[in-house]
Amino acid sequence: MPHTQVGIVGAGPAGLMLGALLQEAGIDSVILEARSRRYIEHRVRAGVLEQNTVDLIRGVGAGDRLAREGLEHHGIYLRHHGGLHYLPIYELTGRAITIYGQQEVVKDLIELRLASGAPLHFEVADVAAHEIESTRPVLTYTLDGNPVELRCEFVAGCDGYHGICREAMPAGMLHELDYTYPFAWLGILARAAPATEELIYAWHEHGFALYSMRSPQVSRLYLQVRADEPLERWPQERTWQELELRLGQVNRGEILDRGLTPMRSFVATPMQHGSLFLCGDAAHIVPPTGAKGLNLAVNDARLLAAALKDRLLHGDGRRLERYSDDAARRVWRAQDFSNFMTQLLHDLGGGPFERRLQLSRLDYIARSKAAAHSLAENYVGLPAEPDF
Ligand code: FAS
Ligand code: PHB
Repeated sequence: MPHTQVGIVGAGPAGLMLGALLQEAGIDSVILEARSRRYIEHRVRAGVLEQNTVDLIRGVGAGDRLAREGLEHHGIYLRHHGGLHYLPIYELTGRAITIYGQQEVVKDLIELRLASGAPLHFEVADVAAHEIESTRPVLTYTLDGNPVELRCEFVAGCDGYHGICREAMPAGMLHELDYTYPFAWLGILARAAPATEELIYAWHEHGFALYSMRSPQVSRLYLQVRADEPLERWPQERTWQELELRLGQVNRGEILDRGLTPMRSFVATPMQHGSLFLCGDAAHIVPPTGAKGLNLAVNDARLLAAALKDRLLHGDGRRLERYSDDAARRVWRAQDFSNFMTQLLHDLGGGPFERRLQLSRLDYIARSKAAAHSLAENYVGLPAEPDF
């Protein structure tokens, strides 16, 4: 039976970063991905990389294009009633964010993986995890129509919220916390030069809007819409008009992609059981207002890779035993910050008193260095220390 040290299910940011970090440490792994390479390299999702994430991508040797094409930003704008307040993140924290599409990160990590010759299988079907309470778990799957049994020492569930690994945990084992917001984001990707140098997060009577970007030629914009809103209710002209109403000047262009993202928080712990470890969206979901989803996934991979190195190279299992606790600390920090940003800027349906409180918070952030620093250090990402 084929064997590997670490079987990784899922080739998103979590699985690919974990594979790269293990490869760097000389630990062999096999990555199994259900979708085609083309599909995952064109799936439009996140866009903001924390400094920690940029450092990790560079550290594993996948940072050349990121260095050339990534847009380093030193702050964000908060907008309401037509006024813009600039939050100088770099000045406050000495750290920056980088705008670089998630699909570009995925492309770079896939290229690194394939160049290394380490196994990465696309369009794998029927993946299942077995004997996860033993020290010799097995991944079964179908590859090119052939059934495969892969004996592992550890299995990393990096297969996202809809994957199979979280479900492989024993029934009743997981403690799941779920919070759904009463609205969604309508996101569009447009071939249009952004009308702003840096991101604009807007509070508006009609609801939240976000002006982001992917390059000097491509804009990424979001609108708060009703949770059950069909996409058909937002034809292009209505979308552009509402974006202009909430964001001020918006450069229009050809819409390359659009979609609805539900707004929810979810955490499943423990993120480990026996030889199975969960990373990224397989264990947690955050509302994208704090730009944390991708960064959390990569941080889980960083912690799990360090723990597996201790165990497999030095026989020390202590970090592996506390992986879930270490990862969950940053997960909950990101949950709280994402909830703060979401509650600060969206119409939560709580009426005029709630909306007025939000404006007071925005005024406080504009006036108080302490409030600004707190938002800035969370947005840019707390230093990658295990005790954060
Ligand atoms: P991913 O979901 O990225 O990757 C999991 C991989 O596992 C996928 O490639 C999937 O095909 C594969 N897989 C699933 N089941 C499998 C199986 N049974 N066998 C093999 N492979 C399997 N975050 C932000 O910070 N900002 C945003 O604006 C933002 N927008 C988002 C929009 C959408 C529509 C979604 C769904 C998420 C968005 N996110 C955003 C969050 C997103 O970026 C995630 O946090 C990030 O993709 C997490 O990475 P992974 O944990 O690797 O999971
Ligand atoms: C994005 O560019 O996709 C983006 C930026 C900031 C967010 C969420 C998404 O908070």
